This record gives sequence, structure tokens and C-alpha cells, in this order.
Amino acid sequence: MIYHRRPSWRLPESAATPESLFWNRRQALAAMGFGALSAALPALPANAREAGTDWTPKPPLDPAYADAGRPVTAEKITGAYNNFYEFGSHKGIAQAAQEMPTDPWTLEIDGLAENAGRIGLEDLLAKMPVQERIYRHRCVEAWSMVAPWIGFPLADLVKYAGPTSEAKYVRFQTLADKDSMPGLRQSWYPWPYTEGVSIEEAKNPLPFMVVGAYGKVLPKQFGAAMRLHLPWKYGFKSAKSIVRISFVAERPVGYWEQLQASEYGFWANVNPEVPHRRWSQAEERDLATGDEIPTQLYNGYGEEVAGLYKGLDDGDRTLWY
Ligand SMILES: Nc1nc2c(c(=O)[nH]1)N[C@H]1C(S)=C(S)[C@@H](COP(=O)(O)O)O[C@H]1N2
Ligand SMILES: [Mo]
Repeated sequence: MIYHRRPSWRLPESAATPESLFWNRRQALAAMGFGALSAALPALPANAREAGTDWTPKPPLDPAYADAGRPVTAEKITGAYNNFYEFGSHKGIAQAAQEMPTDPWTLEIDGLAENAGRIGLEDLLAKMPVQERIYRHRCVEAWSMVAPWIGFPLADLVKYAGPTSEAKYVRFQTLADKDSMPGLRQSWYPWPYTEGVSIEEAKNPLPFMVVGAYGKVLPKQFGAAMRLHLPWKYGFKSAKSIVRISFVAERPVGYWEQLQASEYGFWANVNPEVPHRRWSQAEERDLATGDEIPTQLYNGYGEEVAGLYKGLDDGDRTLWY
């Protein structure tokens, strides 16, 4: 069974409005002088994907990722303590993030891929095995949480995109919307936010494209409409609000690596034995309890991912930073 988000939104196929017609209708209404267009068109399915509303029916919980070994961190904690520099370089961005337009959402697939092109999120989800997974998340700043995500494996998106044999890396690009994102005015930051993984990492079953959390359509502060989660890497690798995925031959240099390569390297695999230049990574603060708990190599996901790094030089610090 394929799980759509809120199938009740869907009109019968015969009545569905293609996105192009939707936009034409918006333009027509704009010409007629209707300003608040999103409010003017509530019945259209492309306009009904509302961040934070219940996901019905709830997608099945993947039994392999049903237990993170710690309780799920309450949404009132994780939803009010976010890193999302587009909205400011502090944790209290949740309210500002509500201004971000996330509906409709389109993903651009480009670069070295057979099936390059643009696809609407709803169409993409209809092709993907949407499921729930409970993952640990470890920020490079030494705090952590457990989040119940709804999403699909990045590996399935890679399969859909059909990368050519020249594609060695995958690059993710975040929305950069000047109107809603005050952080973009801070011109010394390398906008848009980008990140990357190797093609082997992208094909591993663990990377998850997240479109929901806590049984809801992804609330905006978590990176609506679609973000990545790489649970064995420091949190900055997990780009939010992804609008573009590129298959490339050269290793991409992400946002944080551009800012400070000596502290935020490409691999950024969680490792308690390799300190950040300015602090230890041996422990992490559990957002739920405030307790300091030991950090695990690969954030405890070594069984799934350690093999990816076998051939690589362990002496190379960039394996970790
Ligand atoms: N576009 C974008 N993605 C981002 C960030 C960001 O500032 N902008 N911060 C990263 C960092 S440092 C972390 S820890 C996680 C935080 O995700 P959360 O706020 O959903 O917990 O998002 C990552 N993805
Ligand atoms: Mo982070």
C-alpha cells in the first residue's frame, strides 16, 4: 500500500487540478485584484498541504527503527529548540519559521541523473514507501534528541533519480526565500544552505527524507516541507527545507565547511573520541532530561554504516570533521 499524506485532500483524479492550471488560476485571480490568494483557493489539493496538521492515516512504523533506546523527546521541547540559521542564529526560530511558504513544494533533481527534472512533493510521495522511523539526532554542539520522523529512504529517491556512473556525490540545497527568511540578510553566511554525502552514503538504507514528525505533516521549524536526516552524522549535515538535489562528480563543500572547514568537515561522522576544536564530543546533553550521556561512535548506528568507511584512511581527520 502506498501512503499518501492526508488522502482526503485528494479530489477524484478527474477533478484534480494540475499545478500549471493552479498557477494560471492564481495569476488570473491576481490580475482580478485578489491579494490573499492562498486564502482564496482553499479547495485545491495543491494548496491543502498544511504543515503541522495530522497525517492521516498514519504511515506504518518501520520495525527496524521503532526503538531508539531512549524515549522519544517531547515535541514541545524539540519543536522549540531548533537550528535553522535562515531564521536566525539562535534556537528560538519556531515562530519566525511559520512564515516560510511550504505549499506547494517542488523538488528539482539535476546533474548526473537519468531522471533529472522537477517533481511536486505530492507526486513524489505517491512513488515513495512512506513510513515512520524513530531516530536519534546528535548536534555537533553536543546536545541530542530522539525524533519520530515520517519520511522515506533517500535510497529510494536516488533509485528514482537514476544517477549515472559519473555521479560520485549528492548535494542538497535548501530553500532561500528572502521574504520569509531574515537570516538571509546576514550576507556573510554562504546562502543557500547546502550539504552533501557520497553516493555510497546516499544509497545506504539509513538516510531518511523527512516529510513529517510526531504524526504530523512536518512542522516548519523542523525543515518543512522536506528535510534530510542522517542519524550517524552531526546534525548540520541534515539539510532542512530541501528544494534541490544534485548528482555531481566533485565533492560538494557545504555551508558549515565553507564557513570553517577545520571544525565542520565533509564526513562529520559522530565520534566521541575526536573533539571539536573548541569542545569535547565525548558526551551530549539529552534535551529531554538535561542529563549528560555518553556519545556513541556513529551515534550508535555503526552496524548500519561503519562499512561505508572501511576503505578510507582512518588517520584522515576529515573522516570526522
Ligand atoms: N537549511 C538548514 N538546515 C539545517 C540547519 C540550518 O541552519 N539550516 N541546521 C542544522 C543543524 S546544526 C541541526 S542540529 C539540525 C537541527 O534540526 P532540528 O531543528 O529539526 O532539530 O538541522 C540542520 N539543518
Ligand atoms: Mo547541529
